Amino acid sequence: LLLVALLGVGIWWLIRNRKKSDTLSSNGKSYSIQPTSMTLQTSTENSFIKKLKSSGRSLVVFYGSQTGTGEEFAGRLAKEGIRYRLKGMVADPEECDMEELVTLKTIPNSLAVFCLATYGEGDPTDNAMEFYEWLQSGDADLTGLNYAVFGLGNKTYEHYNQVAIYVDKRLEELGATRVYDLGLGDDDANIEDDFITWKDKFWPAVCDYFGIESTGEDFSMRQYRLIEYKEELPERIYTGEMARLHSLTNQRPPYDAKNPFLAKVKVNRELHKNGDRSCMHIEFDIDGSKMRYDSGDHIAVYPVNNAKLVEEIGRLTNVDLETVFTLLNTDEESSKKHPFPCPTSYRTALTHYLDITMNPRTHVLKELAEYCTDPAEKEKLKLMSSTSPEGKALYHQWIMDDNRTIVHVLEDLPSCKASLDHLCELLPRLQPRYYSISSSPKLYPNTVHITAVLVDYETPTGRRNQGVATSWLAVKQPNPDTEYTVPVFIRKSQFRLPTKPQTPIIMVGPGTGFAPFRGFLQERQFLKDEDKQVGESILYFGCRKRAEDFIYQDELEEYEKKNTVKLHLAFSRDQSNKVYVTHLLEKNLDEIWKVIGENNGHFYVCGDARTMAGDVHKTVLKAIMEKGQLNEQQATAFLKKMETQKRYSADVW
Ligand code: FMN
Repeated sequence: LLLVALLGVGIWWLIRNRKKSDTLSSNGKSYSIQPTSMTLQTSTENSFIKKLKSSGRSLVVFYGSQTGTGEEFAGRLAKEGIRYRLKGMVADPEECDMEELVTLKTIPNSLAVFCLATYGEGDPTDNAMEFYEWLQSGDADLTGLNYAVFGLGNKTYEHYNQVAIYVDKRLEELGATRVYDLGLGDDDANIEDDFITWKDKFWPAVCDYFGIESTGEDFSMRQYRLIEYKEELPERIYTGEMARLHSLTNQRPPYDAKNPFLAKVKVNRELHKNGDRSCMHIEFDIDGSKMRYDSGDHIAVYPVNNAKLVEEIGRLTNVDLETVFTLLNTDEESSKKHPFPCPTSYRTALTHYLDITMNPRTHVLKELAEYCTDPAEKEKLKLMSSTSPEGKALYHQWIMDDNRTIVHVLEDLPSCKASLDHLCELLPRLQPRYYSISSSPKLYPNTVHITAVLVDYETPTGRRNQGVATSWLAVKQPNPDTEYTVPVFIRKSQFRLPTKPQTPIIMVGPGTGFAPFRGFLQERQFLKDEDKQVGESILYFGCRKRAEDFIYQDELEEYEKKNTVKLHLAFSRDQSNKVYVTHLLEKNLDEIWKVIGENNGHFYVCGDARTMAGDVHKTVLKAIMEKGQLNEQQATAFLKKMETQKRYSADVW
């Protein structure tokens, strides 16, 4: 009894403290800091039907999103519903009781829309995983459920938009009614264009289906209300940390996307020997974090925007960046009270929470048009945000091809004096950047290594664009006076060495595609040093010039000397004709077949998804056909089987 009583007191104490920490007092008022898109839903309230009913809504837009695009599209659809008298709400399937889809029909004119991204090998995003499995394994009767699906994917991946395709088909199988055709967005081309083109036909179909009409109003609707703190400042002001954290320096495990670990930068050195490009070898100290990793995993880095760009936005919008403010959701029912941790200063929001370097999407341009005093500039923005062929062409040329960011748009349209709080509402959240880990925990249990090329180039308008994360990391050179830290977390991957060390492997990793293979080779060398029997490891590496960008040359030559690796090297610019790793593979079909066909080995490819990974796939298929004496259909089935057995793995971007 005593133990039960003590346990009860303990639980009560924990709950009480959690509630306290989630409620922050500011200016005498109490603001409940609810989870942002990045924090865990702590509430047990997960009935979306209840929320819809209590707020008089009939449209619910679910999103399956990892890096925010699907979530952003869902938000835009939910917001636009009001134009058709369908009050909408965005919902994270992970935070909802999805079985309630069965009863959505009890709400008149109800509609469920799904914006779902595909990842990995045709897998759903983390937040849609449970829903996806429920659809796959269950047999709920969804008769009477009205739905539509928009998928987010990338054509360079083999399983293009597989999740959305499946969900769209499965909902129909379970009896639901498709109100409008499945839309597929391709991130390799122009996903924004795909989305607005789909949405433009989706809404009339919805109107037709429910017999409703558009209100005809093309209005801008603010989702958040601004509170600026002029005299008395709130007690708690966020300075770049995540909403769930009290302080980035007072951290506690477990570390994940919502609670990143502040890792010290232990080493940051240049890997290129010559030339004007830079490739960094960085080692993060994870000692004491209790974070574990395997070779082939990814590490996520939360970067910080360039201070000069932040300053420029302050200048262009004529705002004192030190002003402290809160953006409060006008929709009190929404679980998302703020777009990012608030209260905070404009400088912090622009530095830590918002993406200010991507190409602005069309809905941002549409809202910006309202701020232009020059009619020509206003017209230009309106045209670019329209779905007319000229509008799309102009968006493609002026935004995408010219690679303009929000800063460039404001600079080039000087009459557009946008309000900064509105911009803060419109710009997407700054996302973590993922890197393939280039070390093995067998050798380095307390450090995680990454290999990253500094992104730095001139745009067609003569501006210099720099990668957010790599340019920020580049200056973090450890020295006795300064200790640099970076918020990180580990993301598990499926890219794994064979369980049996004797299994032979082929690795294709040109440029920084070599990163995970550095970890693989470290691991295999470690096992050899322990007198374990280790299978053959064949590496295809390529770069421009041996004397310039042959990264980790010393290490590789050492492994070669010790017979740990067999190297096939392609230096594309060291001779008059270009030679790439794919050319070398073409010449070694016998060896490929010997490893994967005769000795049950594994094949890995890492790096550029657009051309290299596809070409490698084709060459492996050719080896199976020619050397394995199989016809095309049999060879394709052979390769498919290798993929399902995780004997053919790709880590591409
Ligand atoms: N798209 C596909 O169609 N099929 C895939 O298998 C696939 N795998 C991906 C794996 C990685 C590591 C990344 C970064 C993207 C992948 N994509 C794939 C593309 C994403 O689905 C696409 O970029 C989408 O817009 C992301 O949406 P989100 O920002 O809402 O997460």
